[in-house]
Amino acid sequence: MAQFEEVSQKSKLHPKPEGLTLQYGTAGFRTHAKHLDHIMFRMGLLATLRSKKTKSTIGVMVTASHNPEEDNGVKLIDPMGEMVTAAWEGYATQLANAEQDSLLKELKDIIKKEDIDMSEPASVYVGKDTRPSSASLSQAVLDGVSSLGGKTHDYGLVTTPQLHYMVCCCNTHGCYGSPTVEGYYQKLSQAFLQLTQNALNRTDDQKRLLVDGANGIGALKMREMEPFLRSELQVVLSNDGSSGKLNHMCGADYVKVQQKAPQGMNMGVGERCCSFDGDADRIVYYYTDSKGCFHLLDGDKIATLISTYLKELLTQAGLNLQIAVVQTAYANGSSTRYLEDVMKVTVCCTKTGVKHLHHAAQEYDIGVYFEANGHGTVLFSKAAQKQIQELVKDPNTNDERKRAVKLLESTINLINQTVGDAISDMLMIEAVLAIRGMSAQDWDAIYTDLPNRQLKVTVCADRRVIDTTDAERRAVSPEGLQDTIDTLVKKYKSARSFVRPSGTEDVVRVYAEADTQESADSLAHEVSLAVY
Ligand code: NG1
Ligand code: ZN
Repeated sequence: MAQFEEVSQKSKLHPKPEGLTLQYGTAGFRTHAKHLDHIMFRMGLLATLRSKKTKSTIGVMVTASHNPEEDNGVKLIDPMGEMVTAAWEGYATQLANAEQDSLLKELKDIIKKEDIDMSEPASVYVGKDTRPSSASLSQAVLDGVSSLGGKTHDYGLVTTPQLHYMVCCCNTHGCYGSPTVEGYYQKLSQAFLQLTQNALNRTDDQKRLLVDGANGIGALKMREMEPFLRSELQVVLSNDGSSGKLNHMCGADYVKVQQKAPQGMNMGVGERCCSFDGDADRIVYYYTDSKGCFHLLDGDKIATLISTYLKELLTQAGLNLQIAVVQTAYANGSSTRYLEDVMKVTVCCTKTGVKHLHHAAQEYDIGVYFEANGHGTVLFSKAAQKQIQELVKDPNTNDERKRAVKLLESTINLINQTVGDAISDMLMIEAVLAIRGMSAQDWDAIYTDLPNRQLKVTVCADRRVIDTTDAERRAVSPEGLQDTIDTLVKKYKSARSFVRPSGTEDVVRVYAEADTQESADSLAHEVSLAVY
């Protein structure tokens, strides 16, 4: 078939280094950029098959998120803007690791298994982050798609969540918004401006926000979006990519793990600050107090702020919708206790990785999900959205209820429901703080984090000898490890600790929390020794 002839020819321009094997992990393929050219070409092929199979547009994003600038990676986006399904992750690994001479065989195997009609048209949207390697790697994706006769739309430099948004807009025929970067800015800014109309007498200081762009795509896109916000948000951008290196001493991951401010940010006392990660799908907030102490407002604090706000609106609107917060084992124990005991919302815990949280959140009328590292969003079920829209239109709705349902309606428009989105989450948080007249300190005071420590341990053996259960909170192998952890935890007050193999790095992650920082540090250290 001519179709495969072109694949065969073009794949020679993107040869696989013999013996190299890579896995589609927690967040797609991710490694040093020099190993990825063949992977990109092949993901172009796979996205084309997925498009034919689903009769929809599929997305391919070239990025390695918070990894160092020298790395790169690729993630596939399914029709509704969600991460590609698990079965196709398996195909991705199969195709990626096929030696050069068996590529066509593996490709045909997938076509057969999935019963794909190759006469169907295919459409693939491609985006990339600002890494130096991204331009040629995204070209390899485009080559892969065109060699199978698929149509491409190259969005060029976009944030990961922007590409998710485009895919969703396209496949819902514009119902979610217009599939352009401008359409994205318009949708989000309109919703933000509607929400902030409900915040009275905001001073310029209250409108000011310091943003660390991680020297990445988020900084670029924030600059583009600023005029749409009509000074209702006054962004002071640092690490904007003009001089520094991507994710180096800056960005959401650095701030969360190091528990300190990024380099290059000039923070005044009490000023609200936030950091994006390298592809702008994560965000964390922070401020320093009058004593110079650094305070982190991470994904758990964000989930609490947003769910408190939504719960209040639901009560005011008289809507009986179930709201749940989805977390992972990394959620601070204080946040879980506050959500369950004080706010009385359902809390559920899933494995690490947003696809697990997203899936769990879909089970509720309103599912708020955030990883502690600041990756998350809010999902509204179709039924919940319908109830809210009907109430907005109902002439019998009284003024108080109408205000609440209109706020809910704008909130839905502001939130990127396809995936965690630093820009959308930032605007959401800014709107909630403005409407409730809260400062960063007020927000921080909702509950006090338990001191905690995260460590990485490089082990000699394969890190996957550690197997876990109960949403990764307990180790089932190697034998005896969990008993040792339990014994260590008992030595400390309000303590908890767990270990799990990372899905994105060749390390075992250790997490510990306890009543004091010294205890959390010491417990984490002791558990690391047990792992090593
Ligand atoms: P791993 O390496 O599996 O722990 C990390 C993050 C995840 C998720 C993925 C993808 C932590 C502890 N883990 O996964 O939450 O964001 O990267 O980027 O933050
Ligand atoms: Zn990211």
